[in-house]
Amino acid sequence: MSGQLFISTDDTRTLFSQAMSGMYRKEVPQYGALLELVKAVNEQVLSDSALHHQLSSTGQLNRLDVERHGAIRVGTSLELATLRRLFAVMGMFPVGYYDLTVASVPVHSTAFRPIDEAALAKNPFRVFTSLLRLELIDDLALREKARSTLAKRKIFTERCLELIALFEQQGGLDSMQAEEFVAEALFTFKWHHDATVDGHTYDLLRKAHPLIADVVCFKGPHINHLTPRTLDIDEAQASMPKYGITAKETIEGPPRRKCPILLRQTSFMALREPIFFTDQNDSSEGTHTARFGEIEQRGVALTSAGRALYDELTAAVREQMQGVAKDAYAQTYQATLNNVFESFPDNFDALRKQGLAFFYARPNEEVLAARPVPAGLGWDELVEQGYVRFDPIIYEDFLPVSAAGIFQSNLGAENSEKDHKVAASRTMLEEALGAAVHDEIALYAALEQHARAQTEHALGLV
Ligand code: OOG
Ligand code: NI
Repeated sequence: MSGQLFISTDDTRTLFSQAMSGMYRKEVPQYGALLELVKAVNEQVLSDSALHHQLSSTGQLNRLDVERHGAIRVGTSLELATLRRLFAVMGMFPVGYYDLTVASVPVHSTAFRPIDEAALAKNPFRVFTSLLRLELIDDLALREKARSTLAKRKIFTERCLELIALFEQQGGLDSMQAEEFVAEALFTFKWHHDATVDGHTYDLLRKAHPLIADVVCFKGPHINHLTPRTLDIDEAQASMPKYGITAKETIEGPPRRKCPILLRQTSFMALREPIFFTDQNDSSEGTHTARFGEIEQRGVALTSAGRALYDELTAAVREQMQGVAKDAYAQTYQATLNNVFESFPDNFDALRKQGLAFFYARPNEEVLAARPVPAGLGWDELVEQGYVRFDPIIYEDFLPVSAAGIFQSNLGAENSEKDHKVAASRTMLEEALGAAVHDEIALYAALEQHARAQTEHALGLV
C-alpha cells in the first residue's frame, strides 16, 4: 500500500459538495433559482472594489462560489457516529453543541466542518447535523415504535461503509476511491419518497412533532436544505419575488450593519411533496414538507464577550417583542432589532479593541514599504503605528436561535407548542457521536493566535 497517492480530504469535500449541489438542484428546482439570485447579488456587491480587495486578501473570494451549508437529521447514535466517520473522509469535524429543545424542537445538534485556515479557504462546506431525542416522545408505545422503526433502517450503502473503513486503515483514499466514495455517500443524503411506515403511524408521529415524523419515517436522512452565502442578504431577500421565491418574513440573526457580525439567514418555505406509505395503494394520499431553501450572509466571529453581548441584546429584543400583534410583527421587529443593537459597536477597530470579535493580524505591506520597522518596539506599539493590518475572521458556525426560527418556519402549520424543558446534554450528544465536539470559540482564538505569531515573526519581534 505504501507509495499510494492519496487525494487530499479538501478535494474529496469539494467533489462531494458539488455532487450534493447538483443532486439538490435536480430534486428542488427552486434551489437552482436561489443560486442564480445569489450569484447576481454577489456580482453586484463585488463591483465595490474596496470590498473586493478585502475579500480577496482574506481568501474569501475564491471560496465564495463553492460555499454552502446543508442540514440533516438522524435518529440513532450509530447513524450519528457513522456520519462522524463519513465526514472525516472529507476533512470535516464536529464543531459546537446546539440545544434546540429551548425552542421546542426535540433534537440536539453539532456542525461538521473543516477547521484549519487552509481547509476553510479551499471550501468551508458545513453540514448542520441533528440527532433526534427519542426520550422526548411522551407516549411510550409511540416512542418504542419510533425506536424499532429506526433500528431497522440502513442509511449507508455497504460500499460506503467499506470505503470509510479503507480510508481509516490507509489514512486516505486515492482519487478513484474518492470518486466512488462520493457517489456512495450521496445515497445517504438523497430524498426517498417511500415512507418506512404506514399512514397512521406517520400521522401519530407527526402529531407528536413534525420533526419526529421527518426523521423516523424515511429510508434516509435526506438533506433538507443547501444554503449559498450571499454578500448582501437584504438585497437578496428583496429580489426573491423576481425569481418566483416566497421568503419567510424576517431575516434571522443580527440587524444589517456596516460591519457584519455572526450570521444572518432567511429561508423559503418547504415543498409539499408526495410520499408513499407502506399500506397505501393510492399514490395521491400522503404529503410531507421537509425540504426548503435558505441563504445566509456571514460576518466576523465574536469572542465570548462579544457573544455574551449578542445574546443579551437578542434576549432584550425577544422581551420587547412579547405581545406584539401578528400583523405589525415584521415591521416592529426590524425597528426593535435596529434600536437594541445600537449598543453593539459597529466598526472593526472598536470591535477589536474592546475584545468583542476575532481578527487575523497581517503585516501591513504598504506601511512596511514606506518605513522600516523601528527597533525595540513591542506588539502594541507596532499596532499603534500601523505596521499591522487586521482582517475579520469569518464566523463559520451557526446560531441556535436562528436555527430554531428556520426549523419553525418550515415545519408546517400544526407545529407543536409543547414545552420541552429538558436539560441540554452535550455529554449525551458526544457519547452518541463517539467523540468530543470542538469548541468553536477555542478554534477562532487559535486562528487569531496563529496569525499574530506569524505577524510577530515577520516583523522581527520574536
Ligand atoms: C437545521 C436548521 C439549522 C441553520 O442554518 O441554522 C440550520 C434543520 O432544519 O435541520 O441549518
Ligand atoms: Ni441552514
